[in-house]
Amino acid sequence: MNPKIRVAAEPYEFAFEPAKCALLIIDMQRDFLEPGGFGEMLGNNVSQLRRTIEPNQRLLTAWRKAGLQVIHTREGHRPDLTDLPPAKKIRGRGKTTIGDIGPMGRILIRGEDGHDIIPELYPLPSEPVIDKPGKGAFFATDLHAILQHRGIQQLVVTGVTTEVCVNTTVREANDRGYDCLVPADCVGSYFPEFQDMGLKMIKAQGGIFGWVSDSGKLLAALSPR
Ligand code: C5J
Repeated sequence: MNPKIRVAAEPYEFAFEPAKCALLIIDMQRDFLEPGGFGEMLGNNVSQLRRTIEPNQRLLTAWRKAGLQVIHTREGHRPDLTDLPPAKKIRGRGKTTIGDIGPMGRILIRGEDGHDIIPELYPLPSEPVIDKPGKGAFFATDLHAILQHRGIQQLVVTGVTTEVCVNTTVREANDRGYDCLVPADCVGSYFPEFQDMGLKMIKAQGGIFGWVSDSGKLLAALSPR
């Protein structure tokens, strides 16, 4: 029998079987995180997201070392925009929108520099990368099938942004029967109040969508002294 790893978390301890728990890293893409990218061009303070890079690196290194499963996601669209809902294209009434030329290539288009994952957390060839057209990682992707084929029942969800793609994915996962743990220091929002509320919403009401902890507690549980 595979012993469970127990992590101090809120609203209560999160226990997981390592072989059945994947690390799911959401949208750590250059355009969201790098100075000079699309996120910053829109006036966002990317340092709010960049503080998540180091804790994610530590967690990813430990996860890989333990031989556990890692999956990455990227938000983006086909170059011909056939999977881009017209409503998403025009939302925000911006001068520059998805598919237009941005500072790092066409914005949120697969294959462009800005769409790619930051080098600090670059996927290994063995780690699936889910290209998702929506905010949630389950919508219009094969993520659920991949998790089912691999016997995954629990997820550690990290990445950006807390209140958008991380929250949407956690809610989608919860409705599909997965337990989700979110390490607070490994998820980021451009807006501190959304970071706070985005995490509170997950763990409220006895963990209505999941659990919240931090990378230090998770790392301590992974390799106890
Ligand atoms: C993500 C966004 N990844 N904020 N996207 O959260 O539009």
